[in-house]
Amino acid sequence: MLIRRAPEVPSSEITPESLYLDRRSFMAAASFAALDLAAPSLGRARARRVRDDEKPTSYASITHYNNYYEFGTGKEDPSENAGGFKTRPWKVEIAGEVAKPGHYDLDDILKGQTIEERVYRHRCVEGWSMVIPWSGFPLRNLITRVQPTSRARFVEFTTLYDPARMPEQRGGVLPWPYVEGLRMDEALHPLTLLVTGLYGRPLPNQNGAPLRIHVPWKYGFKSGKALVRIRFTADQPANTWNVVAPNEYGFYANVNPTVDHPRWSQSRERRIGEFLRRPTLMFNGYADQVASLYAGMDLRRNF
Ligand SMILES: Nc1nc2c(c(=O)[nH]1)N[C@H]1C(S)=C(S)[C@@H](COP(=O)(O)O)O[C@H]1N2
Ligand SMILES: [Mo]
Repeated sequence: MLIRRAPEVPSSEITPESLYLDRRSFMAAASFAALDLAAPSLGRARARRVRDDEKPTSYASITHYNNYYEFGTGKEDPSENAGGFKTRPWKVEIAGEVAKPGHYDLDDILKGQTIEERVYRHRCVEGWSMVIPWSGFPLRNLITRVQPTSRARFVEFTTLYDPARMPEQRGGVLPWPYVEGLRMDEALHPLTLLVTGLYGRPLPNQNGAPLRIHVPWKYGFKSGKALVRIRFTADQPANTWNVVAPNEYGFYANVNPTVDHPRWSQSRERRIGEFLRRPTLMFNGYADQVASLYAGMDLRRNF
């Protein structure tokens, strides 16, 4: 027999985005109220402007327009090919110049961390950008727990190498595994985030589950996905795209509208979901927080 139900929104039509935005508009209302006590009109206007500029990119775009060559080189390949990727159990090796090396279970690492929400601009060297509501914790919290030695000047990040689970690793589009690196002060910077989720949900495989990094003032290729090893080194580590094309991709890769890539101008970017291109900001808009790391450095040479 037919059971008549009250009309309702099927759960398949409730996007993570709408759940997240519901919760955020509540939080925003609370913080507007707090601002209004201090500065009635100014506070409201300023808060609105910042929020408009940082409106998160849609969940659908963040999870269907990806660079993750282990799962294919097309933007939609990772969302199509990474679905069955198993992210538990997962070990992270801490190695190199460090007092507490070891193979740590990811869940044990996560147990000791407070997960925060951070809305970050994400700028790919190819000229597109997004705004992503990540969840995660500062890399520096993990670094201080494992205690690097005084010889540690850089940190190397290595992605999983498992051709049985990452189909494109059976081919030669890049040398595998994908490796990246940061200078120690960059790794310790409070903006540098170990990411475990987005839009308040567990991180989708195509975005680097179960653990990826995001360094928001640098081009996206610095932010390795599916991390299995964090190694502290005295010397600057290799980074994959620099090995493949050293004249196109440097070690630093700081977002810089005045230093062009040989094939693309970096002065503007296309924010995914917007029609007109917008100017790219120095250090991706985080200059007030990170410019001092590079005082006196020639950013044209150290691109
Ligand atoms: N392991 C791995 N990490 C990677 C990549 C990759 O191909 N493999 N691509 C990088 C590039 S070029 C970018 S722009 C970002 C894309 O992250 P997103 O798909 O979450 O937006 O991941 C970076 N991390
Ligand atoms: Mo990228």
